[in-house]
Amino acid sequence: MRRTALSIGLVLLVGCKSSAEQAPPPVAPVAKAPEAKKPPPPPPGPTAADAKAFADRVNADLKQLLSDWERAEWIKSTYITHDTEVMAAGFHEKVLAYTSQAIKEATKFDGLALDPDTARTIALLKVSESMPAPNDAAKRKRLAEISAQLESIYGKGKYCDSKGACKDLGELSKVMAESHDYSKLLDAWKGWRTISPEMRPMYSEFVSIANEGAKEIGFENLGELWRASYDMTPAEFEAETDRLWGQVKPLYDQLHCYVRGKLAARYGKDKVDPKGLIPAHLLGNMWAQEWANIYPLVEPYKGAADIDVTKALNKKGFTPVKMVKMAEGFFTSLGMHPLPDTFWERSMFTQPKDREVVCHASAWDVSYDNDLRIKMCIKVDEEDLITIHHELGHDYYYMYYHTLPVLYQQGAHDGFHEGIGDTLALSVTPGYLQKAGILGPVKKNEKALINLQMKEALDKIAFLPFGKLIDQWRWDVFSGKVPADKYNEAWWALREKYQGIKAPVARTEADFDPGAKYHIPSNVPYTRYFLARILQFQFHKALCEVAGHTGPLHECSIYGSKAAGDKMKAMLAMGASKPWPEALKAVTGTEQMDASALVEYFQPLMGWLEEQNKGQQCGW
Ligand code: X8Z
Ligand code: ZN
Repeated sequence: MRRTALSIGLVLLVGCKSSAEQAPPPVAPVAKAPEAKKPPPPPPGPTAADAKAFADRVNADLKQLLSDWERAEWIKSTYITHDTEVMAAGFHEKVLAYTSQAIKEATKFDGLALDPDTARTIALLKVSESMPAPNDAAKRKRLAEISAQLESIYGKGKYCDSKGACKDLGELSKVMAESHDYSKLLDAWKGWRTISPEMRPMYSEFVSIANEGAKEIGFENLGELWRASYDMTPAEFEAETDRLWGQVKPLYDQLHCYVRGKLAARYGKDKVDPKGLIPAHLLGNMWAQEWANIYPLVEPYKGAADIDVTKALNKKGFTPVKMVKMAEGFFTSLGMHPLPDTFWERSMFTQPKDREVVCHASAWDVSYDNDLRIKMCIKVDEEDLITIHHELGHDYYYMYYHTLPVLYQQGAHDGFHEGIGDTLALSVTPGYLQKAGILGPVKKNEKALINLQMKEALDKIAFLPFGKLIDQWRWDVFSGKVPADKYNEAWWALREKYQGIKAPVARTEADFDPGAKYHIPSNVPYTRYFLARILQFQFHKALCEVAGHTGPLHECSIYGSKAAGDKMKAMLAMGASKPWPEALKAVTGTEQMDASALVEYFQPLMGWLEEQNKGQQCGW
């Protein structure tokens, strides 16, 4: 998702005192001699009606300011030049100035009994900025400048080898995905990380300015502001993420153990210690975040299932646009509207040859009024077919809440936004793909199931610790626990602790490996993806029930179910108008995030993995 300004979510509605506790009544004038003049009444304080008018005005102003900024961002991201970068930073500066001013102004309503919508709008406003600026024009300008530059450095990043041949991220990712040659992989891995050291001083400056901005609006630091966006206290939220991680960690440990054994067999025990950390460049992905590309190396039963979707898409002559049409077809099968014509006219589906763009996939509503788009450099493969569903999930959220006031035009929390398209993609099963004419006949036997689940687990389960640790690192950076001269050391300590992987070559503080992951330079909070991985299974299970599915969860596809679509639409249309537990309840009947649907889904594979890993020393 793109929306950096409004992407954080909500804060608990704390501090709304009852009217009896509010501003004490004016002190009665002391009775004096009869001839003494009555003092003039004190100027009337702000009222609840003023607060409502304020909230309405902020919503209207922000809609205009944010649309102007989004438009400039769209141009910059699809055509990176010095000028588009300066232009986008200029619009961002305006948003930053307005937001911090409005947040300060809102404090005058503190303690008033407000109607629920006004109270919620003001609470949302306070946490709406993922990088609040201090009240200092020079610092604000600098913050907007750094933020635009960091994203551009990432977008333009290329690694040029000793012979002068240059590769961008797409080309290097292809090496990571397809090669099984240890040194070629290492070269691509190290190569991409040459783009980020120059970000380091900018990033630490960014941290200090944004922290100052967060303090001015009442937060300890930027990390606390981010964690304040989930209808609970920051400390409760942190405990909540730990609780969820505890639910899924046993699955990750099993997968890690099995994959490590296979990699040790493939690359040799001198390269992969069968009891230790896995070198990060051997997992098929530039950041070792999702591992499906190494499926051929870990396939449980050779050839037991026909699940090579990439091969099938290419054989059938799929194009990027045809893939997007197919994903749209999933949404419309649930009774949702087709995407507007402007989506097809204004989106960027492929990487232009003649200019620099930010290829990282994103979804947009530029005008906050159903001006939907995606921006992707689509390759015809399975990974991008899933990512297209992911991005359309964002666009359909935008579509169904676009009539709400702009501060409600967000997910119930940001993990909901990230989880919608993924929920649908869980229904892109071999059975569905067969019906869509992409895959051949689907085998329904134990071996085929284990193969399929392995492939899914390499994405869904492998991702979980990565999804958690990115913000663990940022929270520590923002709080000062990790100083600038320990950025890389702290990063790898978390990668080792959570993922059980290690840098394949020695790293130093001359490197800035966090900067080689998009969401760090572009300042997109990341815990949302961890939450989404868990929520999507919760949604899937609930929607499967509504769709009348019986039988194991992993066999369900909600394709074509209008009843499931109605549930989903009702939640999308709520946007952020209610605390997220209400939105969750609307679909699942419960108010708690819970990973047990994910655990249930992968039960067949987990039993199998435990068998395979028997006698192994798992862990690291
Ligand atoms: O950034 C994304 C989406 C855009 S919101 C493509 N994702 C994360 C990533 O690529 O790191 C989706 C999965 C996790
Ligand atoms: Zn997303």
